Amino acid sequence: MSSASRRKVLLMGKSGSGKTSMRSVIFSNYTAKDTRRLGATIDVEQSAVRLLGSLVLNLWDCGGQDAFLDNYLVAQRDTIFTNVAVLIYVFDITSSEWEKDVHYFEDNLQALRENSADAGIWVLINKMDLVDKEDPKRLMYAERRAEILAMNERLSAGVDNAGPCRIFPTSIWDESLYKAWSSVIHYLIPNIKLITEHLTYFRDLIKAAEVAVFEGETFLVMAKSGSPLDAAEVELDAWESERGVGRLDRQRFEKVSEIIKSFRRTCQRTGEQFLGFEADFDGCVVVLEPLTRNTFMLVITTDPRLSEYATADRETGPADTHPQPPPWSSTTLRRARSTLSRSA
Ligand SMILES: Nc1nc2c(ncn2[C@@H]2O[C@H](COP(=O)(O)OP(=O)(O)OP(=O)(O)O)[C@@H](O)[C@H]2O)c(=O)[nH]1
Ligand SMILES: [Mg+2]
Repeated sequence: MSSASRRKVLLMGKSGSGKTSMRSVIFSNYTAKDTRRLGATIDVEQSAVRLLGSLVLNLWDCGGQDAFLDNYLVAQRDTIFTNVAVLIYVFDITSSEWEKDVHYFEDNLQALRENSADAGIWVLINKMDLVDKEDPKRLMYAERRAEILAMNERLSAGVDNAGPCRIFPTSIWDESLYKAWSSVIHYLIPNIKLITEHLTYFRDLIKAAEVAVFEGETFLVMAKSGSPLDAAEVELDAWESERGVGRLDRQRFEKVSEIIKSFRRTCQRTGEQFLGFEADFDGCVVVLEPLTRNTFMLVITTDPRLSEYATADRETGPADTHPQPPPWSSTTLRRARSTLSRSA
C-alpha cells in the first residue's frame, strides 16, 4: 500500500455493553481483567490507530448512556453518521432490556443507511462468557442474530450499494473478540486479495501447511494463504483439503493472537524484548517472526528444515548441515518473501 487510507469506524451500543473494553484489549494491551476499572465513556472518544503502516482507523467510541444516544441521533446526526466505513454495534447478551436495545439499534441503523449507505455493519453480541454455560447450544444468540439480520434486511431494502452486515458472538475473555475484529480489519484492508495471493505462492514454494500474516501491534490476523479467513469447508483450496485443514480448529489464528499478546505482555513485564516465536510439536514446526516493521508472519509446516530456511533472509541456507537440500532455492525464497513484505 502506498498512501495511507483513513477509515472511520463507529463503535456504538448501550452503556456497559463492552465497547471501550474491546478497544482497550485490542489496541491498548489491556487484559480482560484490566477493563473492570474503566469508567463510562463521556460523549465520543476519538482515537487514530495505524495498522499495516498505511491503514489508519479513526475509531469513534461513542459513550452509550441514554442522553448521549439521543444526541447522536438528533443534534450530532450528520457529524456522527457521515463518511462511515464500518459501524461496530455492540450488544450485551445479558441485557434485561433487549427490546429497548434493539429499538436503539434500529434508529442507528436507519441514520447510518441514510448517511453512509455503503458502510459495513458488524454486530458483536458480547459477554457470551456469561451465558455459555446456561445456554450451551447458543439458542439465545441464534434468536437474536436472526432478529438483527431481518431488521437489517428490512432497513437496507431499496438502498443502493448497502454494505454487508456480519454478526459475531464475542467475549473479551477469549479469542472470539479477535475473530470479530480481525474480520473488520480484513474488510478494510484495500489490497487483501494481493496479500493472500503472495501468501499462497509463498506457502506453495516452501510446501508449508499454512502461512498467515498478523498485524504487529494488535496481533489481529490480517490474511492467510489459500482460502479466505472465514471460508467454509467447501471453499478450501486443493492443498488445504489434502492436508485436512478443514478439521483444524476454526479459531486457531485468533488463539495464536491471544496467546502471543499475553506472552508479549509477560516479556514486557520481565524486561525482555519480544522478537518472535518458534515451537516444535510432534511432526510440526511453527515459526512466527517479523515480516515488515508492522507485521509478523506465521509459518506452519511439517518440514523440520523450515526453521532454518523459510524465514531466512540470507544468501545461502545451512544446506551443508542437511543430507537433503530443501525443496526450494534460497534466492527464489528471498524474492518471494520480499514480494510478500512489499504487499503487506
Ligand atoms: N463478563 C464480561 N464482562 C465484560 C465483557 N466486555 C466488557 N465487560 C465488562 O463490562 C463493563 C463495562 O464495559 P465498558 O467497556 O466500560 O462498556 P462501554 O460499552 O464502553 O460503556 P459506555 O462507555 O458507558 O458506553 C466492564 O466492567 C467490563 O469489564 C465481556 O465480554 N464479558
Ligand atoms: Mg465506554
